[in-house]
Amino acid sequence: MSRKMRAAVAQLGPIHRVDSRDAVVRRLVTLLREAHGQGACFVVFPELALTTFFPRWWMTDQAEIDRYFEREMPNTATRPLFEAAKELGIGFYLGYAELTEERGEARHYNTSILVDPAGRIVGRYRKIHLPGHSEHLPQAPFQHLEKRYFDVGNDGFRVWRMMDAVFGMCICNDRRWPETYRVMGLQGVEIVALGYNTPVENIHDREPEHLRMFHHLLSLQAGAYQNAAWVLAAAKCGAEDGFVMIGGSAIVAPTGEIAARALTEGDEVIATTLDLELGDYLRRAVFNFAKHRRIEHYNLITSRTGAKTEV
Ligand code: CDV
Repeated sequence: MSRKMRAAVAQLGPIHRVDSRDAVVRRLVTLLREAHGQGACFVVFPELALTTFFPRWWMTDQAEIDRYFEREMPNTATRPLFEAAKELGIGFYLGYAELTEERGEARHYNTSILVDPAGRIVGRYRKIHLPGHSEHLPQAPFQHLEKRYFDVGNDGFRVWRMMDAVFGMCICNDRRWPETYRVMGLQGVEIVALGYNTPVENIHDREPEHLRMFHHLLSLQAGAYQNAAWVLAAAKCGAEDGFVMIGGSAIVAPTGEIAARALTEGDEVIATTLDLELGDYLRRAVFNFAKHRRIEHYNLITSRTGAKTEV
């Protein structure tokens, strides 16, 4: 008997600095209902889905920064989303900024959660590959201050069994790193959920704008194929206070093919039926890890961080 699951990606258009959490959660609930209307039992929302992409703004007042963070989840603003999920029996992935305390110290994470169809949080991931910079770049058209506002995630790349499938999570820049998918692949991941905020413009090095979409899809497709997993990627996109981010939310099959792709740069739901056995033939042969991997030759992957030429 084949295992099938209908799943959706809910892309979000811009969230501006003045937009309230309540207004954003109303949009999320509308998208959740639409995903359910399309038959989905799981839906992926973007990275930092409750606020504007605030790392583009230079801020020095910690109280101002902390206004973008959630101290508990669910909370008053997000509870309607959890209640709607429970009412409809649909699970979800949600990205948000998490403020917590560890050993008496404040910690800030770029976090995602996995919520089951009963509205319970079953998994948490904290972003590991934080891009950008921590210093002010006054000459840049905007900032990318994830290295300033967030701590590096401390939960690793884990997987969770939910609805008879193995789920993994990552966030935005993580999708560009093969290690992200492989660590989950080695735990038998079947569905990788991820959200992203990707500016159209590369502030560090000028590059043609079309490459942003190309590299985004290339990363999803390679990660899916090389680990025989479905990849569900949700963008927050369009112009937030004038700063444009790419759309291109997509559902990628274990074959590396794009099964569904968003057409707009606004709120949009795409859905498809995931055949969870589609990747089995890859796992049996070309990507049979147990048979073909040669870990005795992979030592540098975990012992060296930066590239070093020694010849
Ligand atoms: N939010 C992100 O992680 N954005 C990065 C940008 C900086 C390139 C991304 O990988 O899309």
